[in-house]
Amino acid sequence: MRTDTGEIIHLEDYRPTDFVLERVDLTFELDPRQTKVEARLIFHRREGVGLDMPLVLDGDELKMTGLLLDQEEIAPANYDAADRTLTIRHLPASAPFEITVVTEIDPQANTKLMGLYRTSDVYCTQCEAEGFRRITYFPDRPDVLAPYTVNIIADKEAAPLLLSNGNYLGGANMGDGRHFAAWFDPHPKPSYLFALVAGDLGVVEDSFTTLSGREVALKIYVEHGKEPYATYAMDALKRSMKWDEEAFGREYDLDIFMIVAVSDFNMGAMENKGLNVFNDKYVLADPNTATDADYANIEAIIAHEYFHNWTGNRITCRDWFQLCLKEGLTVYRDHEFSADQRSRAVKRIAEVRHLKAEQFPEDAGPLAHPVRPVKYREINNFYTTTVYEKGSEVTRMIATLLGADLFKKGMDLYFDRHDGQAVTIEDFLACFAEVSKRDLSQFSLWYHQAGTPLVTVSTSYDAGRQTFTLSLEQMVPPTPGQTAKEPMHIPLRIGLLLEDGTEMSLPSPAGAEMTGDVLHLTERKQTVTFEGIPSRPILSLNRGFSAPINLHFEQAPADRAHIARHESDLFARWQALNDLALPNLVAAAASARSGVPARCDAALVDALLTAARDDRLEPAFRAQALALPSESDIAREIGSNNNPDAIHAGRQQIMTAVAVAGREFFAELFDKMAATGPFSPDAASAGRRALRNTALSYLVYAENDPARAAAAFHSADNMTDLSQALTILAHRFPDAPETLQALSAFKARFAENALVIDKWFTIQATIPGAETLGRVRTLMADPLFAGSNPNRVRALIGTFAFSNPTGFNRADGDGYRFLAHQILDIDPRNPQLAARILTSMRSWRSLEEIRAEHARNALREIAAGATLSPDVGDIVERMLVG
Ligand code: B3K
Ligand code: ZN
Repeated sequence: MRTDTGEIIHLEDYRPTDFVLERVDLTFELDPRQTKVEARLIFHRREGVGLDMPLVLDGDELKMTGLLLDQEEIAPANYDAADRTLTIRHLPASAPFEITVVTEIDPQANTKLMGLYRTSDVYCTQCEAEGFRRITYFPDRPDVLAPYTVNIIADKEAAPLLLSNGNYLGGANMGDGRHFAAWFDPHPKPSYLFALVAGDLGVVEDSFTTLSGREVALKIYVEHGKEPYATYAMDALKRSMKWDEEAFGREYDLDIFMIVAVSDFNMGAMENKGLNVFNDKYVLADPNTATDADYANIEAIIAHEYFHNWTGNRITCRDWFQLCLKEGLTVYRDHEFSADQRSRAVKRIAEVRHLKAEQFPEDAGPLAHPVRPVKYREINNFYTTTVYEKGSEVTRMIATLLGADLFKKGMDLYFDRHDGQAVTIEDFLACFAEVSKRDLSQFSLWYHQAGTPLVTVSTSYDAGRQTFTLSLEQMVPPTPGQTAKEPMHIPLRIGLLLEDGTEMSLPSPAGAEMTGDVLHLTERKQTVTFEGIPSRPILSLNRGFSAPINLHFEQAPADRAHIARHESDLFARWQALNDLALPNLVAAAASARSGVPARCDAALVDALLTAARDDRLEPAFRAQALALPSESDIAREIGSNNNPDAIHAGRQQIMTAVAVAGREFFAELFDKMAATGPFSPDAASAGRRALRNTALSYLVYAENDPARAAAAFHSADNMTDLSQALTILAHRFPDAPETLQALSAFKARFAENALVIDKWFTIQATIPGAETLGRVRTLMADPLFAGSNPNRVRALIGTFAFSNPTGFNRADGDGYRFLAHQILDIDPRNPQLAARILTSMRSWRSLEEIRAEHARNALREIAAGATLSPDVGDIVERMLVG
């Protein structure tokens, strides 16, 4: 199983290693340019493996300076060191033996940020998925688990701090200006969870006592001076540890848990055993520099990485095809955590918005793949919203199908049975099948069939017979490599509402299994009849988004308005408002395309304002209710032949119609939601800010004048309000003097704070309209733009491509050509970053022909690049096929 040469790896080819790794002992002599790594690996030949079978280890860009068997040099005839592998022959039959590999690496030159690299003078590692092989030759795959001892030697002044996984064994000065530290991790782990950090950092310390009384030291390491910014992360960590004990019965298992925040990181964070490494964006926060969204992300990601300790680390993946086993499950766990810490309904709405904005387009385009793929060329390209977010939804559906008690029993069985193992999705599902005695084989299609199922529904009510009938039909669209699909097991939560606003208790129907309020759709076509229904009910379908599907249900606007007003499930209320808004927005886009003014249904305006006025509802929900579907939601609803300019213009008109109709109310709301006390990042206070800023945004639409947003900018006392006001100014009045003044004031105030300057870039990169490409080019020449820092590249180039539909998709194709050049420029330095940003083009086929043609040409230009990484090569190839 080797993945880095660009060859395709297939699930069906999986087989265990020939040699069992018993123990790992690593010694690092750190040096920015010449780090020496000595790896002592104890192996034995697996029973039944022939004597002629060599030991094959993985490597990547390594310089080997020594190779020994039981401390004796291995003769060159007995090994081959190739680019990607080290093959050693004539090894003992069954007795354990020790292989020592000595390598020399150059952390300073490592711009891929995989393996051991340097960030702001700190040594740091990232090994998932296949970075460990860039440190030493090793069986670098997740089913090879061993305890690790790590010795780190470094210059004491440059690196007073020497960290690795597990518990600290001890350390001492070496008398030559260097010192060493030794760490031992008793929990067998795969190499992708290895971590080393060394440097000079500040620390925030705390402690946590586990349920069984274990005292755990908690440490968050940050750049000196940034300690005060880490207190929220520490608080989130302690809450996560407690929650995992209460909700899942999982305790922490080492004496110390460490988090290190670094500024150059390819992703959000990494769950290395006992030593999480984080993008500092997801650790550092204070009211002046972090928005409410930043606080929520920090809380969620701290929790996510911590939860991996059980779902991912103690029980890990047999192979990378099983990635969703740890990622989907852990996302589900962090979603539940945030739902418990904040508002469950608002959290669910945010999750579904994200799923629809990111995963649905992936599932509908050329990059679609199953939650558990069966082949890959570059595994890093499979850390996708399908594996993560759809993977979480599939876990949620298991909980929905089984109910809370059986789900918990299944999880407990999984933890008991598989602790310390590397397992598969089948192992996971078997636990739930066993405790529930349910056959989950049809359900398991959610892991294997790509594409978002479409469920078409119609209803009829027979007053004479007092029956209510649902006709349901499901279809899973074809996706790359999968043309014919089987019907899925789709759990649909439903409610029957009555005209007076109450809800019926559900009788058990004919034609489908029902458990509680969950209707089980299992056939391609299914007719379900409820008897004894005294009057026409209003059907609320897919409550809580119980299944990640597209729903085609022609429901009368009055019924949708009724749901928006009376549903007990707040998610369903929000969904109904969306369903009311979408046809208006689609029609408005069509009008804009043909140059006629759009119409906005009075019923929509009324429903939106009714929800927003309802003081019984929490402000965060009311803010969500007022937020119309995004431009990409509208594009997805239209499906093909999209014109982003028309979608944008149409949406602006609907926004204006709502704004004008609600102008006085929005002005009142803006005042009413003003802060009453000092800043607090809690969910309720964040909800008030969200509602206030939504009101501000509508007001500015109604007034068509920058004055109010400029005033909000100047009076803001926290980053949420400040950045919202700046966004409104820049996006609505990009050239107004108020905007230019605000942008330069913001830049001057925060020039020293990289994370805030990222926001300054992002706000400008997302200004709607074709001219923004010019701005982005200018911004790239700004001294503050740093092409080597992934956060900065994502903030400017990434957000332009992902989140600026009118700017990026400009009709002349310049946006795509710009991106193609950027991808070709970034790829040699940092292939993962380049490949990720390139996925912004995943929906190119749904554009109108002229733009699609430009997009295709840009993709071809990338494909013709002389030396593409497997990462970019794989994405561009899949994007062009078909
Ligand atoms: N497991 C890491 C992601 C690693 C990505 C490798 N390309 C973070 C997470 O999901 O928690
Ligand atoms: Zn994860």
